[in-house]
Amino acid sequence: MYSLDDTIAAIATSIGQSGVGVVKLSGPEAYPIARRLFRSATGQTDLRPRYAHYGRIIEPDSEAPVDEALVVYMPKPHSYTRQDVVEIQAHGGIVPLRRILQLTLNLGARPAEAGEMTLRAFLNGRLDLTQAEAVLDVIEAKTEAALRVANEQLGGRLSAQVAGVRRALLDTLAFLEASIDFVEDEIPAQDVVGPLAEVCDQLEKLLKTADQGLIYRQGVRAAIVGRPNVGKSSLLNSLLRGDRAIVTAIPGTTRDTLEETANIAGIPLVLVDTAGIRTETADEVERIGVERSRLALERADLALMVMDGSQELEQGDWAIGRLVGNKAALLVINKNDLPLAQNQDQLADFLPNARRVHISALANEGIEALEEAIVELVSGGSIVLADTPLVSNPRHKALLQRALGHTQAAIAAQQAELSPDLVSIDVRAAVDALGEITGETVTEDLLDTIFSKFCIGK
Ligand SMILES: Nc1nc2c(ncn2[C@@H]2O[C@H](COP(=O)(O)OP(=O)(O)OP(=O)(O)O)[C@@H](O)[C@H]2O)c(=O)[nH]1
Ligand SMILES: [Mg+2]
Repeated sequence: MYSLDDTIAAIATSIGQSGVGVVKLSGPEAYPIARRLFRSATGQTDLRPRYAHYGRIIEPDSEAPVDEALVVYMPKPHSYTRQDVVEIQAHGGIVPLRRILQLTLNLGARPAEAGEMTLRAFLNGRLDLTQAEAVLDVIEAKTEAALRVANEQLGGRLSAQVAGVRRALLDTLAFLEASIDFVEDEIPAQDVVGPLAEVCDQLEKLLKTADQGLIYRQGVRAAIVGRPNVGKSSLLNSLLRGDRAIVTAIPGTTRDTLEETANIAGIPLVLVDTAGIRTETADEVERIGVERSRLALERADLALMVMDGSQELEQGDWAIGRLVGNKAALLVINKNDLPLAQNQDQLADFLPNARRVHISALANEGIEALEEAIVELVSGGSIVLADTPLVSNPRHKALLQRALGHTQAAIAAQQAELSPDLVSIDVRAAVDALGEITGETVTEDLLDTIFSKFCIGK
């Protein structure tokens, strides 16, 4: 089991050079440790709760100064972990922060594991599991839309919905379990199917928001593929509105895959620029690059297949078109500023399911239309979101699906007039699945998996 009674310490800010860095302590010894390390500028020895105290961190034995600092003491339960917490704000250098951390360890603190502060907040009931997961989503949010989704979850909107559905299931379960112990007509007949159908409805509504939510949270991978020199790297630069990739008139400029995240209407779009694919290449480096492009295409959610509109369709285009296959794709016909050379009849058969967008990466024309086409492709046409999606995590989605499956099975069992104890097995399983979302029913393994993704100090 997890220990909660020792004191943990960690550098809570990222390691590097910055104006300020924070060492954080949580646990029963946080306050006494801080008092031994800190000398207030005013000479006062006690730390007043929730006040910022200015002074110095010193080596406790020699009183030698380590750094200037602001120290804040937050006694339990009004802290992030619901334990006594002390935050030491010192200068953001690697050496002073490591030294301060070492001093706290010398005085009896233990180095915190990744995510252990948030784990304590969860175990002490300050956050439920979806909220704890949202903390990480806030930290990792790549766009404002992703941040909005994470904040809703942190605020407990998903928890509240899931808890509501779970309560409805528990009511039905209580009724079913009561009827097991009684003969049929002793207990008033109650509709079980109605409330369960209502539960299915609500679960389906939540699941509907999941695809959109997942896209915001995880982003979408798009591989930019095409023959050499068609303008793949120029397109990447246009979508990023910067000069990230090297562009030259020499075919074979891009030799390795290059990844950057663009923000397209709030969707984090991970763009993978690839080496131009040609069917026969003598150059070893280029050959490896081409192999990487094939892999990038395999791993991508969608393909941006670029071709040079000023040139006739070639063998190579068809070969790449076959590689794209049935993957979601857009056909980006570049170099719109030059006269169009493509035979439109030929193009009709080329990736027939992919929408065509004409652009000029050089003149920056058609980029917005392309972005709209991308958004439409990834969100299935429903770009406009009235509401922030509630479900954005694959773990939650899978558990909601499981709960839905069991609830449907319970309805079927009830309709088949099976005995209440058989119906209740599925209702119980649905309750447990929902409990796993919010953390009521949870294994230590699951907690380890979730919290190990956090950084140290969070
Ligand atoms: N006229 C015109 N030239 C373009 C356009 N987009 C790119 N180019 C030029 O085409 C050449 C190749 O562009 P890149 O972006 O390097 O092409 P690429 O597909 O990444 O090429 P490789 O990395 O070699 O496979 C450069 O000289 C670009 O300036 C465009 O819209 N119009
Ligand atoms: Mg390139």
